[in-house]
Amino acid sequence: MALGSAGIAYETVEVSLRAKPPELLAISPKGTVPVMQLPDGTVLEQSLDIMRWALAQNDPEGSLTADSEAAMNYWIALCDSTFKPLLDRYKYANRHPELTLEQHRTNAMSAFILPLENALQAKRSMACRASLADAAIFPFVRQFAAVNQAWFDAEALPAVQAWLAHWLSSDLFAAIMKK
Ligand SMILES: N[C@@H](CCC(=O)N[C@@H](CS)C(=O)NCC(=O)O)C(=O)O
Repeated sequence: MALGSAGIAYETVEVSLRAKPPELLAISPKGTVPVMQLPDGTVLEQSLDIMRWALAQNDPEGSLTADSEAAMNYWIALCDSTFKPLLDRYKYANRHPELTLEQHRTNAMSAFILPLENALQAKRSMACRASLADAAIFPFVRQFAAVNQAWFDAEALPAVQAWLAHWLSSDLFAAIMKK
């Protein structure tokens, strides 16, 4: 979405993560995706680095300056380091039988979704306009909702629900999610 927002042309190469192609491992031995290679050979190995690089080229929505660096980094770090592991336990609860699915979900709610609800109350995005943090975080909240969409839709999370619906119905999301 950052590449799309910046209007940067790129080629996507689908890879099988069960049989990682040598071309991928040659430029990025860590073997996770996404990885982006620039025409000059530079390799960006983290999705956040790709987002920051793209928006540094062109940022028509002002996503990099929509909020303070500190505020955006706070939410992105909380999402990456705290929410993502809890989300994975909820998504794959059968692999984490030390707690029930509902307990994993409650942990993710308390650590991230409810703080996000409070932060989003009375605004449509995390800052005055859509920021890097919104774009970096909403795909994971989308995954959280999708584990049990009926449950998520019935929860009292008006701000998070409206924020997620806004991103999912955006032209930018539709443009980059073409199968
Ligand atoms: N912090 C990395 C995470 C990358 C990552 O874990 N990607 C997953 C797919 S979403 C992957 O490539 N997994 C394959 C593997 O670990 O073998 C980023 O944001 O780029």
